[in-house]
Amino acid sequence: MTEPHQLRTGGDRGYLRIATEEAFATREQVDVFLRMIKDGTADKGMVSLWGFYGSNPSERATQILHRLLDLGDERIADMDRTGIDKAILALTSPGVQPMLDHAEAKAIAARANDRLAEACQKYPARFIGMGTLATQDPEWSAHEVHRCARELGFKGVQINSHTQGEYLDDPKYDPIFRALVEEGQPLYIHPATPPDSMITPMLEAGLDGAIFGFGVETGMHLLRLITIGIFDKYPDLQIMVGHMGEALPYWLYRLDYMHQAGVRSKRYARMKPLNKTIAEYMRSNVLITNSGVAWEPAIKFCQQVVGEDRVMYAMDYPYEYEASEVQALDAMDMTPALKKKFFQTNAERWFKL
Ligand code: 1DF
Ligand code: MN
Repeated sequence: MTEPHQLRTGGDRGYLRIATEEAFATREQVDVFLRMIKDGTADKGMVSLWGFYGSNPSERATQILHRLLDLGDERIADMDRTGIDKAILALTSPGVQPMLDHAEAKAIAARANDRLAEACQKYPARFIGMGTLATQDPEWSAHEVHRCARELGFKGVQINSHTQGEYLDDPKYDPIFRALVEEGQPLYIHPATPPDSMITPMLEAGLDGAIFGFGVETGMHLLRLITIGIFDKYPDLQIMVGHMGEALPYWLYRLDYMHQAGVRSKRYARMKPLNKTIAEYMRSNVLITNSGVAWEPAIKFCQQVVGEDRVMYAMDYPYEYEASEVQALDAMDMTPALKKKFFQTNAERWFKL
């Protein structure tokens, strides 16, 4: 065994490390989650996820909440310790999307975006912002996409999967996609806990969160968008997903085979012929990060399936904060040129840094 190497920022290994799925929270966001849990308006997923991170006394919950709320020197020190040069930050899941009072949701989203913009101005070499949206109001959200891009200097938008059980393939969300395409910015679809219509058998087994439910729900969300023809309507749109593509690359052969069988037999009215195969959309419009999956075989598989230019590094701080994972990824058996794409230049290209 070789000694694990020191982690430093600054490119001593031939690349900068840009972490692309990094989370923060605001106190007022978490307080609304806790209020909703208390007054019975939270869905089962919020009770499970934010009942834990918002009030559980375990070391994991208290430390993660503390780290989420900091956008200052402590976060920078944590990045320094793990050799992370730049963090692409977004308001943590589920953002404000479950909030029933839409005026409150919009106010909290706008203040979170302002707060993130301030932090990015304070640490311009270290922090990059993605905007958060109150998707309950698609027209407002489209405006916020423009404000984030033009006034706040953000480089993309993160939506935390479903909004109160509704998915982005509903035509009412079209203004959000139009705004993203006008700005030339990517959409990051980040997981959320599954809606009540889907969560029950996962919850009873403790599988509703990041262990499994997140990936199932988010992978399905991206599939809904692909199969409704979002990339035929918006050929320049780029959608990012974390967690090694939420398992879709591994399913890809079967997805395409069964999708084509479904289209040919006209079994579902919604399932229309598309311009390309699902695999082709994955190689032209989908970007993948390895958040939560510091695993060389999965990274190489995704590079092979979607292309070497489409797989990017993410840590998922503070939910995942492991120096050993960075060391393992540095040590991957991969050409220096490809490692630089993975850690640095693919993010620079797709976020237009
Ligand atoms: C968890 C994981 C929570 C991820 C997250 O946001 C999150 C977790 C609330 O471990 O509970 O973003 N993640 O992306 O893997
Ligand atoms: Mn995450």
